[in-house]
Amino acid sequence: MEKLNFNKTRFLKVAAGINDLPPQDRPEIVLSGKSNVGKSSLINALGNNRKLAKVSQTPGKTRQIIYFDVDDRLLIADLPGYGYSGASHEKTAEFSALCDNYFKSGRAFRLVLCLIDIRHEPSVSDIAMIEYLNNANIPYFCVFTKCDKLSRAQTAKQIDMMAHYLDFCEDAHVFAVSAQNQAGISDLRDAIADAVSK
Ligand SMILES: Nc1nc2c(ncn2[C@@H]2O[C@H](COP(=O)(O)OP(=O)(O)OP(=O)(O)O)[C@@H](O)[C@H]2O)c(=O)[nH]1
Ligand SMILES: [Mg+2]
Repeated sequence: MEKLNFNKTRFLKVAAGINDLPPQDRPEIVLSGKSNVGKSSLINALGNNRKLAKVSQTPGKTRQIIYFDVDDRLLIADLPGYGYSGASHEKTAEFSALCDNYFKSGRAFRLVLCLIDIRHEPSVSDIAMIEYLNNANIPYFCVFTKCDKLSRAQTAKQIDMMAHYLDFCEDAHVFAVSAQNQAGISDLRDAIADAVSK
C-alpha cells in the first residue's frame, strides 16, 4: 500500500460529546496529555500545516474532541488537555468526564500518543494515563515534547528520569520531538504509519 501522506491532513469535525463521534471507518489514534503540552502543535507538525489545529498561549484551549483526517485513511483525535489548574473546577470535571467516557466508549484505538513535556516531571495524571493504557492493553507511544528547549544530552537525561516514574510497557516506543524545529517528527510519522498499517 502507498505510504500514508501526512501532508493530506485536514480538519474533520469537533465532537462535543461521546454521542457525536465520527463513524470508525478507519483506524483511530488519540493524542493525550496535559493541557499546554503541545498536542495541537504536534498535529500541525505532523500535518506540515500550521493552520490545522489552534495553538494557544492560554492553556485549556481545546475543550472538545477535535478530529482530523489523514489521507482519508486515519483519524486523529485531539483530546482536551487534562489537569489544567487554571480552569474552573466545573470545567475541569467536564473535560475529564469527556475523556473518561471517550476511553470507555468501546471505540477501537489503534494507538495513543501520550505527550509529556520533556522539561517537567510527569504529573500524577501522566502516570495514571500510562498505567491505564498498560492495564487496558492499548498500544501507545510516549512522545516527549518541546525538545528544542533542551540539549541532546539533557533530553537523554530527562528520558532516563521519566523511565523512573513511568512504567513503560515493553513495546511502548519513546520519541523525543519538537514541533518548533521538527526534530523527531519524521520518525514519528513513520512509526504511526507503521502502527496503523498492522
Ligand atoms: N518551544 C516549543 N514550544 C512548543 C512546542 N510545541 C508547542 N509549544 C508551545 O506550547 C504552547 C501550547 O501548545 P499547544 O499545541 O496549544 O498545546 P495543547 O496541548 O494543544 O494545549 P491545550 O489545547 O490547551 O490542551 C504554545 O505556546 C506552543 O507554541 C515545541 O515543540 N517547542
Ligand atoms: Mg490543543
